[in-house]
Amino acid sequence: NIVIVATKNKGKVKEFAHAFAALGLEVRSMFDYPELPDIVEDGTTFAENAFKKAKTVADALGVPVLADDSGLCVDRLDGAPGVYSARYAGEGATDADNNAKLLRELSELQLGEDTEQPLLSTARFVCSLALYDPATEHIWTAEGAVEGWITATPSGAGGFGYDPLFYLPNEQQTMANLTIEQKQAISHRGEALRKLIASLQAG
Ligand code: ITT
Ligand code: NA
Repeated sequence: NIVIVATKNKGKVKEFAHAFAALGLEVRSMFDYPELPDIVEDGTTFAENAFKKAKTVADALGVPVLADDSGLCVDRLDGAPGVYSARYAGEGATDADNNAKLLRELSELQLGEDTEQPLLSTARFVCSLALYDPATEHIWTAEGAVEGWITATPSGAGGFGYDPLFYLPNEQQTMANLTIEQKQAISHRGEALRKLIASLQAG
């Protein structure tokens, strides 16, 4: 059995493939359907964008499709980059470009005295999931979030996106230092996915 996820983000594909493998499900992504049109993500909320991605691809393929819209909300930047997380440093920006831009925006600030782990702001990752069934027009949604800090010293090679800058006080590590299992257990995406699966099982 397969699950189609309307994403072109390789980091998301890896995490969904890992999570769904545990349920005996195989993941297909937009990379497997190159003929699909590009989706314009012009929503003002994660939920709006997730719905738009799921519905666009589900209507095109005629089967249920899952979509993930997510991002980083930094308190000392009034919630930025938020829904603009993927293109914070501009259209076509890489993760490295976005991380550099985030540190640039926060560079004048530093909280506390710790010079080894200079924490720049509280922040949260948010993930909005939408599963849309074009046959019934039914939509299932779920959201997850994880609180942390932005650190001025990037660390770790795991995960993707802003993970090397996202410091978890309980773990005393950045998200990029966690294994995929550890990340799934605490992440915004892991939480949203557990909620979505629970609501599907409830009917
Ligand atoms: P799709 O729309 O094709 O799924 P995208 O990367 O454009 O891919 P989003 O619009 O949802 O997806 O933007 C999400 C961005 O937020 C992503 O590119 C990262 O910069 C950041 N992000 C989301 N989840 C993250 C995570 O688990 N770890 C680190 N950064 C994350
Ligand atoms: Na988006």
